Amino acid sequence: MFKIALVTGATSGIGRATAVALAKQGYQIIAAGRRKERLEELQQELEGVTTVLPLLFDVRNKEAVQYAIASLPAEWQQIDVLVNNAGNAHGLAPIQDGSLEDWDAMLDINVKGLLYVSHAVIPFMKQRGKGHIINIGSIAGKEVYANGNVYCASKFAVDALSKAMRIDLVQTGIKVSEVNPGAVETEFSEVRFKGDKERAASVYQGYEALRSEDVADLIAFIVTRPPHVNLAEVMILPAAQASATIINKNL
Ligand code: NDP
Ligand code: 8X3
Repeated sequence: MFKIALVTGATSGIGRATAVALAKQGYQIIAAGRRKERLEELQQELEGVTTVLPLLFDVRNKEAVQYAIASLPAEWQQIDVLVNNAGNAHGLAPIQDGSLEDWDAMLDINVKGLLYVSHAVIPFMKQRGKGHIINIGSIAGKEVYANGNVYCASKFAVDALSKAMRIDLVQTGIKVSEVNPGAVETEFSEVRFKGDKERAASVYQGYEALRSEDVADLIAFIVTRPPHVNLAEVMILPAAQASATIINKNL
């Protein structure tokens, strides 16, 4: 009997690696994102490993989220694991110089998007009296750093929502876990710095950052614990990282 995992942000980075890791654990994957060709490429890559159902929506659009998930074929509605991963930082600027568009993007994607997807999926899990929601927070949801203001606020919100979801859902049989990575080399910094690849690469220079696969392995470990065990919150850092801003570049 296959289990089903819905992974948001499956077109890149942590989400894509998580889809692959869960596929190898025998999950069928609902791979969500906005870039259709990347979802199709993932589907092809996993041919022979598992079945992948690409699901296109922008997490900011609540009608689109609701419609896409409510329209899943009945057999795909039996979602065992939801990985709320879609998210990004937009800009890195002091609050007095912040861009309203960047603020909207971060709060709409990282916070409201996570809520919209959860709202659409929870009823299916509740009906079956089981399920596991993994929210991807960040070290930035535990510590604020200079110029991180609204991104940090969005991840502090993910932290609060993960704790709140665990409390509200405990009676339903649905587990809620939060994974808080430090620096992971993905497209994250490229998005944050609006396509400036050189500046993005500099974030990961001088030390070994985490790879997406490191976080995906942790997620696979979390979802394969026995039913009575929940890893509620886990922070995963590169060995060279001690806090959001303290990174040993001389290891
Ligand atoms: P990537 O930029 O590589 O991936 C981001 C993913 O989010 C993409 O698949 C993208 O898909 C999806 N996404 C972005 N906006 C939307 C949207 N509006 N609607 C639907 N999907 C969207 O970054 P990461 O893999 O690094 O980031 C994944 C998560 O990990 C994020 O929540 C991030 O905050 C968190 N994180 C990252 C860390 C890091 O250092 N990289 C550290 C700690 C946490 P598409 O564009 O195709 O829609
Ligand atoms: C991503 C990690 O430290 O760049 O959430 O905010 S950080």
